[in-house]
Amino acid sequence: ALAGCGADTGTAVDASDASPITMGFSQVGAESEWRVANTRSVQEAAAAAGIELVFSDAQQDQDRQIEAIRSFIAKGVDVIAFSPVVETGWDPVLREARRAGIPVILTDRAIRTADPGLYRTFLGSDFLEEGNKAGTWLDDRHIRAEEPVSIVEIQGTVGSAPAIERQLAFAEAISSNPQLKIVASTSGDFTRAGGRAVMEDFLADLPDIDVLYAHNDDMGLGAIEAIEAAGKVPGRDIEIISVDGVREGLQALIDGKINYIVECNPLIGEQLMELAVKIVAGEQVLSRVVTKETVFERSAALAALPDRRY
Ligand code: GYE
Repeated sequence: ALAGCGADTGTAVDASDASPITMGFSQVGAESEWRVANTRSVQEAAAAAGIELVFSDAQQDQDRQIEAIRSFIAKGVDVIAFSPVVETGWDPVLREARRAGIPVILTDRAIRTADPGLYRTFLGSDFLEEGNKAGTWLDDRHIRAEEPVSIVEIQGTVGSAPAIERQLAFAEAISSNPQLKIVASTSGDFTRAGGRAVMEDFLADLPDIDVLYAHNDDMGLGAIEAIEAAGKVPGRDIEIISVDGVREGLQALIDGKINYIVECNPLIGEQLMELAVKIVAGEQVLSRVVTKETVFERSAALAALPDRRY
């Protein structure tokens, strides 16, 4: 229910009146297949729950997100949800939301703040767990390596929670194996074009790359184009690990071009709407809700692909 659209003063308004909840949702952008699936999930779940969604796309720009949140506050939405493009810099606008009495839900990505009272809950994946799964798999695979294994990393958006945590936990997981060495690490901004461009540079600069760790499938798929253009065989000459598990990623795994994918689930719309309904009703919710996820090797990808919705 938007403020100002209600009844005239003097008209009795039933407090239990079923006017729909309005949610302002600020999305990061449309940088990856994961994101596109996430947007669809949020839009479909809102419609199914009878929640009015005011949707805004920030095109990977923090200032645009801040502007969107301000516009939601000005409209007087019932609840604000957003997926913060980067971790820091949100306190002032979230204080404005709090002053206006509008609850905030973080979805997909977390923020860094000294004031946890600026949002009600954070619904999303555990990116440290994802980085750890990627690194542990690689460590196991090269547990008896007698020669150095050169790893290149293509990071997600600089300053974003998934890029920071996927990098950190991966590095930690491989740190006990002295043969595993990250020789280069650059951001490809979570896009396919970014992944391709970064990989082209790596291939031009570094003669012997053994492993690529890409922070999402799109960048891994872009890198595969660069590897093939350089006359190398992805998945064989260069082992590839990525994160997400979108259809094209799983297909590349089935085709042997990617070796391992750590799943990150974008279909969190329904859980988001459930949380929003509870919060608007004044109920308590958990301050952290973690998404359930798995990992894929080839056989698991073959089994999962037919039913994959994104
Ligand atoms: O892995 C990537 C997307 O924040 C978990 O953002 C999300 C990440 C996802 O662009 O593909």
